[in-house]
Amino acid sequence: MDGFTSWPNDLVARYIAEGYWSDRLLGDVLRGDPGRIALVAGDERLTYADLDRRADRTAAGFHRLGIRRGDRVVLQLPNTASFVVVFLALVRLGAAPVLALPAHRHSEIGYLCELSQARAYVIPDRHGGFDYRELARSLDVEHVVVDGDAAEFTALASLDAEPVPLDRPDPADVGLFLLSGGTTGLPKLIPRTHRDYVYNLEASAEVCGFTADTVYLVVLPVAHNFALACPGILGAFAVGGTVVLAPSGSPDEAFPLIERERATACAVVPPIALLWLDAATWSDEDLSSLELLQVGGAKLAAEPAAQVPKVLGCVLQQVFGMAEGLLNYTRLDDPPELVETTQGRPLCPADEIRVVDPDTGEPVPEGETGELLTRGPYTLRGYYRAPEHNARSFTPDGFYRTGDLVRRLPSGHLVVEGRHKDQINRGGDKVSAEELEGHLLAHPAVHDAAVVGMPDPMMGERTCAFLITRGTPPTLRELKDFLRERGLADYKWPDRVETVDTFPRTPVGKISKKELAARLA
Ligand code: OOB
Repeated sequence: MDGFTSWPNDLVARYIAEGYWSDRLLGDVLRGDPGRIALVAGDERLTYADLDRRADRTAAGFHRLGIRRGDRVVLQLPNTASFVVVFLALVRLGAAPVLALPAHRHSEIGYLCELSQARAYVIPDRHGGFDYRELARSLDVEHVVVDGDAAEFTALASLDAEPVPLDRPDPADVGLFLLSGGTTGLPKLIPRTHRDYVYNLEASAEVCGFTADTVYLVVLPVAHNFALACPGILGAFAVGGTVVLAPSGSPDEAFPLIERERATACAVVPPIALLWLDAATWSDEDLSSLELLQVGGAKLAAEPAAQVPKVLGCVLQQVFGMAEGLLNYTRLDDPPELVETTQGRPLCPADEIRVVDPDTGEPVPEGETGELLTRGPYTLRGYYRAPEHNARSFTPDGFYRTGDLVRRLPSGHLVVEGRHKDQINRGGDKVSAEELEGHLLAHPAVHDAAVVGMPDPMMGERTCAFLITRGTPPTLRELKDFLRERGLADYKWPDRVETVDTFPRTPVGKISKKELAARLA
């Protein structure tokens, strides 16, 4: 596939020889007993046999539409059985799903369709008060497939056809595209091959102790790497467990499902963990089935971390991961001290870690804080079709510059100490400062904009936009309306606006975001 950077031959040989890469494909992850429940979503309960058949029939439907191995399809469905069926259908076909989040709008989707040259776009009719068909009408894609009332488009239900023999993908093929949290003006696509992602989900399932008895509850968007494959729904399927989809992480929705389905494992971001710790003290639901709570996406403080086992009666696992690849997990038998105060250690023995001075690139003394660089069998070697960005994001020998500042303990566990990238981590949702600044600058009353994170007790951080304006400064409300108009996902909108006359500058004349952030702390 053009625009995809593969691993060099010596590493390919090594990852195969050492057993990290196999011939197993993403389409073959349904490994449960045919009669067992694979998926519970709303009123639907699908056995492994049901899900397998629906995936094959839907693959045949996409094939009839003309979708083939190597094509790209933007997939934007919420936590529904349809997401799972379409995902499996596409990877079986060898067509790579581009996983958009339900919150994305015209600004993100238009760009993703263009960049990936998507042949199809799969959406719900309406979800969360938004009509996705309206968004589809503003795009130029060959096929729009709608789950629900399709209007002038193709109904997902109509893509139900007699299974046909399919051209099997190669394990080295790109199996799917994940979205990067982003640090630049436009989002980036992360190609994940069948074999690297199969390793990702299988090794994660092992480290997390997933078995056929696992009942995995999904509360994050299932299109997010964490809920999809760390070990996520795919890891649960690969060991024959059961997946339960919840619409959100709100205790009102998640707790009754834990009780009813006897859920054993769940992945959340820190704000949800904090909500659960609070709600568990007064809720009536029986949460005793829960054995493992994975918390990641943003840093969980040591204090709530220590509360998790006491209040929720389960094991805590901290997860420091990234869609780009590298996953760090605290292990289920790690001493409490490490589980509470670190963000885990790398999943794979072949994950290579360097901690360097972000300015010089030189390794820092062992135990000191520096930027995390990494390379390994499931970490990308380049963003898709982004040569200039890749030149900056990777070292000449192929290490990915994570932009995360970490400290490494003698045990190999990493402690996340901060960030050396222009991004706000809003409770696990990533906001590229440059992307938001670009949109703000398009407002007629905005002369200049600088976006920084501000500390927040629940979210970890929220987003503050400092503006230099001309004429009457726009209110926060007006700016949000403006950004909605521009089709920017709502989690990227600022939470606060501050109008200033000038920006503080660094000695070399760049805007000092450090100083702006200090004003908010
Ligand atoms: C996960 O993936 P992304 O791609 O949304 O975000 C990755 C970034 C990391 O580079 C780091 O800055 C931050 O999110 N992050 C954490 C963290 N987990 C992620 N920062 C501090 N502590 C943590 N535990 O967020 C993601 C992907 C797979 C599994 C889990 C999370």
